[in-house]
Amino acid sequence: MKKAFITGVTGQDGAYLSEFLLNKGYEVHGMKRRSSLFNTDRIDHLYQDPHIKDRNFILHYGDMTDSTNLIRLIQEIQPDEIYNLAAMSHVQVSFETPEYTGNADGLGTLRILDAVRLLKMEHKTKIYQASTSELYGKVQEVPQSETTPFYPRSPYAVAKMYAYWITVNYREAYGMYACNGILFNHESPLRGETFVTRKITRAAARIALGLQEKLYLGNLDAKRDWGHAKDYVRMMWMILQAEVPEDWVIATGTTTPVRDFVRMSFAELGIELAFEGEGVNEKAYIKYCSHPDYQLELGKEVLAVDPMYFRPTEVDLLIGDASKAFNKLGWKPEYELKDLVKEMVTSDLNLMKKDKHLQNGGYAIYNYFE
Ligand code: NDP
Ligand code: GDR
Repeated sequence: MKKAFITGVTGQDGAYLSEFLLNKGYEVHGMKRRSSLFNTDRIDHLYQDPHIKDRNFILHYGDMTDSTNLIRLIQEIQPDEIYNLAAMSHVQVSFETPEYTGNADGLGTLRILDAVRLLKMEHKTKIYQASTSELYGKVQEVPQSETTPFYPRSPYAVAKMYAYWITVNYREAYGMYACNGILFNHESPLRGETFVTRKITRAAARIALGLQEKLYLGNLDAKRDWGHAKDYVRMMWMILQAEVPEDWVIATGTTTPVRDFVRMSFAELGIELAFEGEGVNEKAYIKYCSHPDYQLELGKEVLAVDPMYFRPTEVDLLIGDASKAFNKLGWKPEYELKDLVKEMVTSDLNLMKKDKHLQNGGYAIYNYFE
């Protein structure tokens, strides 16, 4: 039985990857952080009681900023494959926590690579590094491929650039099987609530049910190449099964403005929006609602721009060219954007119906959005 070690197991990708590897017959070890509240919501369905013998899903406490902890875990687990997914992954938050982001996302990757080297496991253990399309940053060329130059535009992207190159360097210097997956944005119902897609699908459901008045967003003109996380975790595994360790772009090859993602999400609920104005003055109103259950007043303003969501430096346009992965590994995404939007809106609507139910029963519902 192969053993995999996943850092960031409690995140969106960690959850889907765990499920994928368990289905492939792996023994999966995941690293979670100590938190004052339970932080395992996304993987609770996979949880196995520690008192059960022969578990194949095992969680360990750890942190990307703690070298001795990482060395001990890798020594104890003896993984065949490490998927380094742990990171402070929010671009805007990285402007507020730049040093921590550099430590966890940049140096954290070095700690994993060096632990494998120190333990003399460089010919046993393969390493996948979660690199990102944010590396491309300021537009140099489109579509972006493995040969497009990097121009990172946030502390997050700069930290990930260090992680990218230290992965390449350890591969070249020590013959390690270490690869970068340069993944473009990928989303799902498990996406963190403060990333733009989930913020939108959640708000659309809440507005339809009368739980929220308005959605505030930042730059509606930003364009992203959005795929489904399920397609992308499959590719993480495929990358580590290739004969030769290399770096790979993973993307759908289509790009969509944030504004259109908003339009599509509300349309999924039978709500048509009308947009008016530009820049900070842009707003959207309810133009039409075909759903009999939603009591929405036509003309009601449901979206406004708030500059607090603008970033000091923005990444305007991402569109990936994944032809290397298509041609050499035979990877193709199974989901289209419309399927992704539908799945996310349906999931959030079901979640929010629970809140509505509680509200109707007299319980307080708290709004928290950032
Ligand atoms: P999430 O933010 O959903 O998950 C991040 C994970 O990292 C969580 O498990 C989090 O733990 C953990 N983590 C954060 N900091 C530390 C730390 N110091 N020590 C240990 N664990 C830590 O991210 P995604 O699942 O979306 O992304 C996975 C990886 O892929 C990330 O590295 C991200 O930067 C990268 N990436 C993501 C893309 C995307 O579109 N989703 C695209 C390209 C790259 P906790 O739950 O406790 O917060
Ligand atoms: P991104 O994702 O920065 O691309 O990083 P995010 O969803 O945060 O932003 C996408 C675009 O939407 C614009 N935007 C807003 N973003 C957020 N979060 N909230 C808003 O209110 C809002 N309004 C507009 C942003 O300015 C941006 O242009 C994600 C993360 O998963 C990274 O870890 C990963 O590396 C990259 O994708 C690929």
